[in-house]
Parts: sequence; structure tokens; C-alpha cells
Amino acid sequence: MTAQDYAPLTPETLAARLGALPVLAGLVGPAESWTVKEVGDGNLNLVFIVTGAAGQAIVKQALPYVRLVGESWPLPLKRSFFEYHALTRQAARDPGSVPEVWHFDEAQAIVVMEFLSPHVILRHALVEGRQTEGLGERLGLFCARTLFRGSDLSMTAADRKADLALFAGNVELCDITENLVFSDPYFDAPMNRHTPGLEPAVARLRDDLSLKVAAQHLKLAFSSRAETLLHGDLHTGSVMVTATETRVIDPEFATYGPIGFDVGMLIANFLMAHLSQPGHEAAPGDRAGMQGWLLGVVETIWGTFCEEFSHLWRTERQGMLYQASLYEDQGHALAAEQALADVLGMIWRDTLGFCGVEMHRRILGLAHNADFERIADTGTRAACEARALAMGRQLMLGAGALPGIDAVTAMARRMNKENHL
Ligand code: SR1
Ligand code: MG
Repeated sequence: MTAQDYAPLTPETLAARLGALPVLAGLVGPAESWTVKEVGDGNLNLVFIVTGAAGQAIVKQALPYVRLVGESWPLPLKRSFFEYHALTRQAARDPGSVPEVWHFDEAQAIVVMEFLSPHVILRHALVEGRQTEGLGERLGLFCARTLFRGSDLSMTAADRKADLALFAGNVELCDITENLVFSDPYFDAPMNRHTPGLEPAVARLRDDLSLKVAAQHLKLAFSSRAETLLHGDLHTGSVMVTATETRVIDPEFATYGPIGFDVGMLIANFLMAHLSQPGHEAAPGDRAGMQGWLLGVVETIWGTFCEEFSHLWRTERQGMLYQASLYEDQGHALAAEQALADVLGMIWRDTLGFCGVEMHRRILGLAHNADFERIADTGTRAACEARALAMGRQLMLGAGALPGIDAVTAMARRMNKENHL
């Protein structure tokens, strides 16, 4: 099959086109028994749930354009190739963390995978005030394992360089991040939008010269520091949960970049979930418990990440960076510990910076999040968003003064009570 044969699936054509796939026939049942529903609510792709006599599957297909914007913004199908390769690596590096992939068709840009049920998108659960047991631990482990094991701390130099070359082809999705995350929020870019009433806070932010410089320093780090294979879009819309289970999905933005990028983006989305909770109250104060839980998750993500990263540093450091032959084997284990503390310090500062830009772009750029968007009253929404903008600024400019995650969650608690409009 050639690339020219590509055609988007529809619920009506899916069974005829994929019914002969042995893996689907085996795991879902005969095509005659299938019902197909398109459920994609993301910005880019088609997502179908296929239900048959024997089971269910997800069929995800890339469209040749950005779904959120339309055909005027073409986007290559090959993002599906990067998603497939990222999923296989994440499954190997952190078993059980991602859905199982059952089939990949490069020409049709289709990934067939396990249907996670009764999982829901984490962001929706958080907006509804629902909690998941073990969430922070699971996400902290995912970050530490995938980010450590995808780097020169763990891989052979040859393998890591081959992987770097492979993922270097994900040019257009990186371009989205480079523009939408690091540049557009900081000027009046054509695709930007913001909540009515937020104008004073937006103007202050865009007039902040130090902030514009900090944003470009972070963009330089993202585009040039190929430390590890990133998920690349690790927000609460890329996580599916039940009350007790957590899985990470949707790594089509996978690229090599700084370790702190994934961790920072993830934490940003929990901080925004925290700051948006007052907008979802049914009665005054009824989201206070949820807000406290969300900050606990932030602390656990970072704490677990550090703990597991340190464990892997001490037990799996087989790459060409900070070799044991230089430290432990020379009787200099203390130097390895010193180096670990320095590396975690660097990741911490990066994390705070990336966390800040993610908070800005979800409020000022093209791609907003449901946490704020689902607040119907625009006055309340603007008040919540203004706090997030102010917090993002402090994280980007004040990273050096924030000694640890407790200082970040304390800042969130304080900001939640302040007026930043
Ligand atoms: C045009 S794509 C906008 C955003 O959606 C994706 O989920 C990424 O977060 C991207 O930045
Ligand atoms: Mg996505």
C-alpha cells in the first residue's frame, strides 16, 4: 500500500477496511459483530472505539491536517509513526504504563491498541472533582523510568544516537510546540485567544521583557538539549484513569529534549487543575478537599520522580554519562552522589521553567484546557486564569529562589487566594 492510498476511516467504512486484520478478528470478534463509534475529542486525530462479540479496541488514525483548525493547517501523517515508536519504547521502559499496541499501519497512519475501560481522560475526571488512588506515584514513576531509560545515562551511545535520528523526523509536531508553547503566548499571535476580561493580565505579561527572554531561553533548551526521549505532550489530557488505575496515552509529540520538559508540563496541568477548581464549585468551598489533593499529587509526582531517578542512577547507570568506571570503580561513590544531586538540581530548574510556559500557553495560545474552558462564568474564569498566569511568571523568573516542591505548592495555595486581575 502506498501513501497515496491513505484514506480517513469513518464509522461506516472501518469494519470493511479493517475487518480482515487477524489481531482485530481475534481480540474483538468477527467484523459482522462490530459497532464503531468515533470519539476523538483531541486536537489532531480520529479515534474510534470498535466493539465486537469478543471484545473492544481503539483505532487511532492521524488526519493529514490539524483537526482543531481544519484543512487549512496541513500536518503530516507520519506523526502516527512517532506515536507507535514512542509507545513501544515507553512500554519497554515502564511496563504497564501505556496501552498495549496491537497493530500499526504506517501508510494509513493507524495504530490499533487496547481499549482502556472503564478509564476516562484524567482532565475530565479532575474537572468533575474525581480522584485516582496512586496517581502521583504512577506518573512520577513513568517520568523517571521513561526519561532515565531513554537517555545517555542508560542507553548505549549508538542506540541513543540512532533513536535521536529517528525521532528528529518529528519536525512538524516539534514546530507546533516551538511556536504554540514558547513564542505565541508572549505576543499577539494570530491564533491566540483569551477569556474576555483577562486583558490587563495579558498586557502585563506581554510587556514583561524578562519573561520574553526567559521564554526563549526555555525554547533554546527544548530545541537543542536532546537529553532523552520525551513523551512531548504530557498533560492531564494524555492520561487515562479509573479510581485506582493510571495509564499514559498519546505520545505523538515524542522527540528528544530536556528531561524537565515532560515533568514541568505535567505539573503545570495539575497546578492549573488546582487553580481552576473554584470555578467548578457547586457550593462555596466544596472543592477545597480536591484542591488539597491536587497539590498532594504535585508533591508526589516530584518526590517519586526524584526517588526513582536516584534509584535508577544508582542501579542502572550503564550509558556513557557519569560512568561508574569514573566514580564507583575508583572508590569515588560520593562523586556519583554529588553528580546526581547536581543533575536533579538542573532538572528541577528546567521543570519550573517549562511548567511556567505551559501555564501561559493554555490560557493565552490556541490550545486551551477544559479545566478553565468549562468555567461558564467568564468573570470567574478570568480570575482563575489570572492567578495561573501570575504563578507561571513566578516559576519562570523565580526558579532559582524555589528550593523544593513544597515551595511551589505553597505558592499555589497563596495564589489561589489572591487577585491577579
Ligand atoms: C495544534 S495542536 C495544539 C495542541 O494540541 C496538542 O495536544 C498539543 O498539546 C498541541 O500543543
Ligand atoms: Mg494529544
